[in-house]
Amino acid sequence: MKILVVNGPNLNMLGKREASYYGVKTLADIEDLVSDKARDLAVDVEFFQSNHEGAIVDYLQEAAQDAEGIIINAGALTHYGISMRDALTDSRLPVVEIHLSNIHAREEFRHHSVIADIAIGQIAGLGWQGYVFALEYLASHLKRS
Ligand code: CA2
Repeated sequence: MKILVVNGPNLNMLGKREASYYGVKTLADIEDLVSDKARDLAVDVEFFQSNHEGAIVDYLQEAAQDAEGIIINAGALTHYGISMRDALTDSRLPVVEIHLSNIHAREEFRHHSVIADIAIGQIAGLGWQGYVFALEYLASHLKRS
């Protein structure tokens, strides 16, 4: 069982600035922690990060053919990335949306997510642990179905 873990714009900068919102771990640290959990759960994970919406669309079109679920922190594309949303929908895979910060407790423009209604669910505000919780949930969801 392969699960894609996709990160959008600026998440390659984690751990370098904005620690009060996003914590001190780098994206590589988070990917290592997710990989550890994946090993425990006996699932495969594949990581992808891009600052470009089109690159995320290209990746989803290709990688989703060979995967069973998607965990995505779309960064700011969360709030306006319609072509990314369309690619997620077209994948027909279960999606879990995650955010490090609580987008609902921040600026108004962050409250709306263009993917929330096509996701199984959303985790926001739990920091890097949100990625691990999303993986645990999605693995159990896929094993059930
Ligand atoms: O809380 C989240 O995970 C977000 O998806 C992060 C996005 C933000 O646009 C969303 O509204 C919520 C931004 C990620 C930017 O990450 C940085 C990390 C370090 C330095 C600069 C940006």
